Amino acid sequence: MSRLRALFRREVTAFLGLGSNVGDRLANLEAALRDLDADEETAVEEISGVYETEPVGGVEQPDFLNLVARVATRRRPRELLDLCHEVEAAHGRDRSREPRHGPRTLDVDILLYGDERVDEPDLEVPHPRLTERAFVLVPLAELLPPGAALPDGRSVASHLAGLAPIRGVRPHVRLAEGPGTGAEPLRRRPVGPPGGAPRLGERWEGREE
Ligand code: GSY
Repeated sequence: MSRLRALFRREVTAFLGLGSNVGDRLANLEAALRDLDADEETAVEEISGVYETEPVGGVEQPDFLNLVARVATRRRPRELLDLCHEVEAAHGRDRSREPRHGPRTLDVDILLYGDERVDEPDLEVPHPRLTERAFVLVPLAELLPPGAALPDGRSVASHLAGLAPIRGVRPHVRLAEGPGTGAEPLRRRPVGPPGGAPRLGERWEGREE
């Protein structure tokens, strides 16, 4: 995207779900966060803890490590999906050769994109299985203000209560360094309104550095 065009794009808060259950799972997640953050139009602002989670659906396979990242992006949903796929491919994921719901070095899904809805054959936002998956809801709950409603009007807590008892989602580690941890200087100044982190669905005009 040209710099001029980027200037006129709004920044939108999106939430991405990351997962890995092949190879060095933690290294895969850390590298993916660095790659997402290296994108000119996207900044990883905050990440949840990393959870070890039992695989949902599909074949017999190793446990996953999962986390959720809050990003600010000037990419439109389709462009953000392209970035997610590029990052997956850079870490050995070959969607054309893997079984559906099978093991994978890296999965990067768009969970939420502001308050927008997208309904296309290969891109549904909010993620269609968002509210059914404890491995997504548990880390997502860390990043949302208490009581924040998802686009369906219900809180994460109420969805989690509906999934109780929650098994197979265990805290694993909290990353101390890297994008979204607050342990390194922000690559860009926060672009939200004064007084705090952007809330789900909130939009604001982007500012150049
Ligand atoms: O949808 C993401 C890939 N995936 C996962 C995952 O990330 N974590 C767990 N626990 N189970 C999963 N099944 C699939 S498919």
